[in-house]
Amino acid sequence: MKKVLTTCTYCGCGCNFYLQVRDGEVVGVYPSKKHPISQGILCVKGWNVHEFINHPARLKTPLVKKNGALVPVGWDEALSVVGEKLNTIRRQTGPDSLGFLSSAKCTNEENYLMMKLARAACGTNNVDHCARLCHASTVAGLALAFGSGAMTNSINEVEDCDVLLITGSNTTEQHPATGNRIIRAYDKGAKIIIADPREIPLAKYAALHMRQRPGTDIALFNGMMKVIVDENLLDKEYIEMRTEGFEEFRKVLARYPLEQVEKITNVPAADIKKAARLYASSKKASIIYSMGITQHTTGTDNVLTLANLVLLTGHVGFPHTGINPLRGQNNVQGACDMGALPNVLSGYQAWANEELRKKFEKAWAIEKLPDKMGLTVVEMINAAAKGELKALYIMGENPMLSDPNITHVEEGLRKLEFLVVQDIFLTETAQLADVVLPGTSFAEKDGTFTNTERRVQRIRKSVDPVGQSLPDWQILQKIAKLLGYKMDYGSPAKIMEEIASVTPIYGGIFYDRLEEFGLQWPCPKREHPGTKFLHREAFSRGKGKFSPIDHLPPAEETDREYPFTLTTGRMYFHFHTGTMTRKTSQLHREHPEGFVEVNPADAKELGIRSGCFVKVITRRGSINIRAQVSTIVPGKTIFIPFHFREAAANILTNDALDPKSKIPEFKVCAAKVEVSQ
Ligand SMILES: Nc1nc2c(c(=O)[nH]1)N[C@H]1C(S)=C(S)[C@@H](COP(=O)(O)OP(=O)(O)OC[C@H]3O[C@@H](n4cnc5c(=O)[nH]c(N)nc54)[C@H](O)[C@@H]3O)O[C@H]1N2
Ligand SMILES: Nc1nc2c(c(=O)[nH]1)N[C@H]1C(S)=C(S)[C@@H](COP(=O)(O)OP(=O)(O)OC[C@H]3O[C@@H](n4cnc5c(=O)[nH]c(N)nc54)[C@H](O)[C@@H]3O)O[C@H]1N2
Ligand code: SF4
Ligand SMILES: [Mo]
Repeated sequence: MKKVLTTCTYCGCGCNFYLQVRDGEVVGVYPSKKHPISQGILCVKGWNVHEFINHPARLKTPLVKKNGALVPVGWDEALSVVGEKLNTIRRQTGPDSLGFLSSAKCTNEENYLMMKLARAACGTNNVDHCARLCHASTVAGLALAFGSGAMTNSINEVEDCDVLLITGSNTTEQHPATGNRIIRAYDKGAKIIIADPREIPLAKYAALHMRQRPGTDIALFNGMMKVIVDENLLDKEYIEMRTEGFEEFRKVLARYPLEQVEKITNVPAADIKKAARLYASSKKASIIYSMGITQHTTGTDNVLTLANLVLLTGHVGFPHTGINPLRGQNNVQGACDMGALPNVLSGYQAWANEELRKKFEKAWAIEKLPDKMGLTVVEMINAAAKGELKALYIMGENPMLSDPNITHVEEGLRKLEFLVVQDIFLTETAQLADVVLPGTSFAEKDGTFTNTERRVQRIRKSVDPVGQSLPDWQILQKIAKLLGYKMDYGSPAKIMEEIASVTPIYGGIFYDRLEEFGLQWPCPKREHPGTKFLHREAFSRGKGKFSPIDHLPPAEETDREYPFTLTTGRMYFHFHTGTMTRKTSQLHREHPEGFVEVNPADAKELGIRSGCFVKVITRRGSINIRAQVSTIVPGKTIFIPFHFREAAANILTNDALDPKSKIPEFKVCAAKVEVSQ
């Protein structure tokens, strides 16, 4: 049996494993023992990753819509339709009437080509991807506070922390390898503080679990900071030497006496005090956060509030202490690094900067890069619904299940003149497409993924593509050519050479250096060993910046008609829209269908028993879904995972956006629950 070392295609932890190949088919998986993250361990999704690769439903040929039905065609026919349509639309209504969604499932090289396709070949900055739904607020917030929007530390540093403040991250289920390090830290005596409305599995290990009302994090952490300032637990020297804006920020805290904070958040004042003292008095204290913080209309402000907390206590710029947004998808860090975002080119180089634009114009041999701000994910959908966006090219995303308010998403997608979807399965989104192009999965191509700790790692081809499917980078080259722009790289390694040449943080990243465990950026030069933790002597922006931030309620609050707060998210066994995990028998067997968690007191009041169907209704729509009566959720809060198309959470969610980062408010909306007839 052949074995091929590669990187997991599910979450951002970036475990490495061997795919076992027999007779040209991937038949099994086993973890790399030497790899710093996997260390011989995988989560259940990693162990079963081989199954979807061989699934009979994999796309094997291009499909073109004829008389309302998608029919298999050859590449030549599919490409000629795409070329003709995209060119006609661009000619008639201009490049900004086209939009491109890139993919955090795809490689760095593919994301780089996608943003180059949008900008150089088509001439628009309308390129974005699922980071918008995920950590857009992190990227915006941490860039403001520190100058760089990534995890400040490495996953393995967690193990030797003394205090971990974990908020809005269900780490053992969603980032299992990192969750494993948290439990090891606990075993070594670390104190764990959880701030999460739900009783997540890690709560069992917590010295303190604060169960705030969803959408009240700013008040909660301002309360903690007021205690830290009042009790003189702040790090004065650090504030003086390494930060700015303290005095103005400090004034805000006067508005957060603990009685007031308790009222807003529902967290007892005594717990807030305890959390503040624990966190502030330890040197090796680290914050871990994820979607519970970012997916709010106040997402950027939530992130800035956590940044204030680390600056106030001097808890960043050293090993084992920092602020760590766990990036979700296998390569969402990389898709951002590559500039698959409307406001930046690769390496977070703003196209608004004329000098940088010139650099890229020269490197890409084009006359002029677009200089108009591009649209974000939800904005593209809105523009489509209004008839302003005419064509959308989606690679490796499934917005028909993953975007908020999918009734509206469907309206937008149906209104497009032309929709291309490039995926490995015929997703809910692909079913609406005019042309479907078959990409290959991670097992059938070479490339790199960048994990949540900025580690650029190889994926390696272990089997041949299924049917006529092609690696996404090869498809993108063909599309660029159709738009009159030549892209001709012989291999992903060649693409990486170009990335390194135009992207300072990736300047020293070459395939021959990635053989063993990859490299952590910033890695500016070939000789550079990579960077384990950020902001050692100075912040990327110079001084760390405090921001005065006040609590604001969510866009939609509960009322008499919609008395429940609906929060949405994920679970251990499934990944996102389920395109891969629901086709994996071991995972499907564990959780074949969707559910809504309802607190026992609410269930009693409504006459709901565990296992019965209920109707969950919001101002956007309603779904029928099985109730799971459970103390995991607090009273008057319900939780629905968004993996299941039959009970799609996103029929219900609110598409209100954070004005600063345009992330939608997946984590809070108002709902009512009725027993289904
Ligand atoms: N198994 C599995 N793993 C995954 C994924 C998957 O689909 N399945 N997806 C990957 C991706 S892309 C991502 S982004 C990550 C996401 O990983 P997480 O962010 O850990 O996952 P979520 O379930 O979205 O939300 C995390 C927690 O936020 C809490 N929360 C809800 N509202 C609030 C609030 O107002 N404030 C606070 N502080 N917390 C709140 C929820 O109770 C939940 O426990 O997971 C990655 N890993
Ligand atoms: N209600 C609610 N909604 C949410 C969230 C939430 O917490 N609550 N979280 C949001 C977050 S954080 C995220 S990241 C998004 C995720 O949203 P999406 O990215 O839209 O979800 P996925 O299901 O991961 O879609 C990835 C697609 O890529 C395909 N694919 C896999 N590998 C490849 C490949 O190599 N090439 C190509 N071409 N395709 C491939 C898969 O089949 C799948 O269709 O969902 C968001 N939606
Ligand atoms: S922890 Fe994440 S990277 Fe590791 S095997 Fe599980 S899904 Fe894959
Ligand atoms: Mo995500």
